[in-house]
Amino acid sequence: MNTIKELEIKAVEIRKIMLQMIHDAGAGHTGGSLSSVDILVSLFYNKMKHDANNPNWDERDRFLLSKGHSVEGYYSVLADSGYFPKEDLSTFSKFKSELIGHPNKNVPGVEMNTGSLGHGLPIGVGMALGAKKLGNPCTIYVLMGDGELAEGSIWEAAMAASNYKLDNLIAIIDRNGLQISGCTEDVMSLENLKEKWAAFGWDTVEVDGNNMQSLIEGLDIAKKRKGKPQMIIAKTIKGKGVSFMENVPTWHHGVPSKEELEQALKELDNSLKELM
Ligand SMILES: Cc1ncc(C[n+]2csc(CCOP(=O)(O)OP(=O)(O)O)c2C)c(N)n1
Ligand SMILES: [Mg+2]
Repeated sequence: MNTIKELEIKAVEIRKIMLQMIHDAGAGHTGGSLSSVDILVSLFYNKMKHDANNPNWDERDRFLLSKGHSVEGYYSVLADSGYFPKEDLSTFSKFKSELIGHPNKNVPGVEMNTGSLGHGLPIGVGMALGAKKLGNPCTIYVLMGDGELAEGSIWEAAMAASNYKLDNLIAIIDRNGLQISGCTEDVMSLENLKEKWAAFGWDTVEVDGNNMQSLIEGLDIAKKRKGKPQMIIAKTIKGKGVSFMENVPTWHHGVPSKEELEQALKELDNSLKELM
């Protein structure tokens, strides 16, 4: 997909699919999935080299969902991209389904099991280092949560990535300001986040993570820069796209009732009408 409008429409459609999934399953992480949908869409439908018909293509760009709890948007994007049938999404979180509540490597398109926070970036560092050594031109993308940055393993990986000058590694922070139990700045303060990553030897760029134009520009900047690992700090709103879910901490793993789902889908349909 090439136009911003097409990507914006896709992001609303993905939000509708994932909310239906969470409702049907009676479980899920709603807020952080909604905040990161635009990031996923900008990657999978515009920036990343990948092929749903050949998920193991050696030169594909790799994507790791380090904030693995936000799996609903991820599975929706993979199904919509053709990695597996869309009908499978209705089995999410059900007995015997491969679509379990955190990314599962048995699902086509998923590179690594994640969900225990703090592991995606270290794995991404290993992949980026391996790709450099093998002369594989792929880029490794890692999406992290801001609350996730409280994990010490993230900062070990940050140090290693700059030590090895991994400019084939582009990490993105979903900076929605909330984690499971409240504001990141109350639970474990992160600011000044940009300066922290710069001090660890990374190039940084700040974008509006719920604005497609801003995301695409930020990803282009990161892709062009050379010599250092790249950090995109994407300012987002947790629960983005559904008015009564936005910035409300309990929607971290809140599940919409039938009435709430109807209301949410109505709002998203209105967003679609405005875009079309
Ligand atoms: C190692 C580990 N500790 C605790 C948890 C439980 N947990 C799941 S989500 C979450 C909060 C994450 O916040 P953030 O990274 O900001 O995610 P987002 O706001 O994007 O949903 C926590 C503590 C976990 N999954 N892994
Ligand atoms: Mg967060």
